[in-house]
Amino acid sequence: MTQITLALTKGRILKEVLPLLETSGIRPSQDIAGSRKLVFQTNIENFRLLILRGVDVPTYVQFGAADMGIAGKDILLEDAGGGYYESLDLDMARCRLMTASSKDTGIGEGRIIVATKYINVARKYYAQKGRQAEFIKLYGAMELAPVLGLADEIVDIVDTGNTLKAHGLVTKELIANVSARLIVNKTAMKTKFEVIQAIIDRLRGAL
Ligand code: PRT
Ligand code: MG
Repeated sequence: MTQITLALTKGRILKEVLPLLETSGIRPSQDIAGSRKLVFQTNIENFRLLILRGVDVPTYVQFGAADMGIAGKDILLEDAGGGYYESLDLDMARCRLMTASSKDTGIGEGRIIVATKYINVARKYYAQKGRQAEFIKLYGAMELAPVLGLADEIVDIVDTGNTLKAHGLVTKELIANVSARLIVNKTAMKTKFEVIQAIIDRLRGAL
């Protein structure tokens, strides 16, 4: 039998994806939320789930260690790897990738400093806009950077906007709308087509 592995993003995406799996008739052998395990068999024979950091999902799928994965579009835009198809928009964990800055910052002339976790996305966006910028990589708490004078602008995820507001920041430009996506390794899509298609159909049917 063909073994299929689906890599899930832990955290807020997992929270929304678990009910989708349930509706799709995919039941983990143990309660995922209440366990520290990272690999779960399911009620479907030879179909298992992995629980990963979002940034690692495209890597596992690119190299075929997982056949399929679910990750935020923000992670996919930032990922330079490729080697997978984006097969389904799950329309979950919706948010926006935006630029933001302090309220009192004027229209920046000349070179600005941009702090972000999304370095590749930011580079591409500012280049596209023809704006001179330098980039500082951060791993979290982007909203602190303009407050402490580390950067003029940030590129970050915005949902309600409360996080920015709490730090006296305002959103400026929309870079991309974000939601959770299903990705599939390109080789697996060919060699395991029927089994993978059956799982995509299950998920699509449950949306
Ligand atoms: O744990 P890890 O370091 O891997 O990442 P993480 O802690 O950011 O993961 P998690 O569980 O937050 O999930 C991240 C994924 O969820 C992202 O890749 C997005 O695709 C999606 N998502 C949806 C969000 C949000 N909404 C969101 N609001 N990811 C992060 N946020 C954060 C944002 O970074 C900011 O700090 O929430 C804050 C903004 O929210 P508002 O409502 O205050 O605007
Ligand atoms: Mg987290």
